[in-house]
Amino acid sequence: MSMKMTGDRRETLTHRRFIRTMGGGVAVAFAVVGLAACGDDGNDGTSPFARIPGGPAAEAAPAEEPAAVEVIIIPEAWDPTNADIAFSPNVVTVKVGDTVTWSNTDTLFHTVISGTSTGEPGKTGTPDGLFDSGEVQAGELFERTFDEAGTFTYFCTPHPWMIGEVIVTG
Ligand SMILES: [Cu+2]
Repeated sequence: MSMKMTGDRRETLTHRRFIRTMGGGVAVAFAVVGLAACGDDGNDGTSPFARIPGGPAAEAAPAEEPAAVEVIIIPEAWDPTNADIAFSPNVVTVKVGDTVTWSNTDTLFHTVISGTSTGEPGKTGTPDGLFDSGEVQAGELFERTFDEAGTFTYFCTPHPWMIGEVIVTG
């Protein structure tokens, strides 16, 4: 696959530390919903998801906020026997304008580099130059905003069996 995306200058390549409170925001959102449902607010028993902006029932909303999608680099992602789950999930589907964040929860550094890899140990992948996280150290994250539709495959340079895919829909 050769996908030239030279116009993609608005991408954001960011390295920063992350705090492991993943899901904390969601838990708070649900707690608020739970409280609201206890009040006399005319709750007709519809799904609480309808009350959360950006939730599954918000598809009809006129203006959609860009979403942030997280991929976890799992502990022991370096182990070839974990290849299928090293990037979890290894395929994500997002919309144009969404940001994908890779969080390294392993104890080693990994990379998120666009291109193709056969996934076979001992064979190196082939970068396509679209994005390259560099070394994402343990406890760090890498994020990229996808401003163009397409299918973007990526892999980890030192562990080319770690492969993943971002599908960006228009
Ligand atoms: Cu790796």
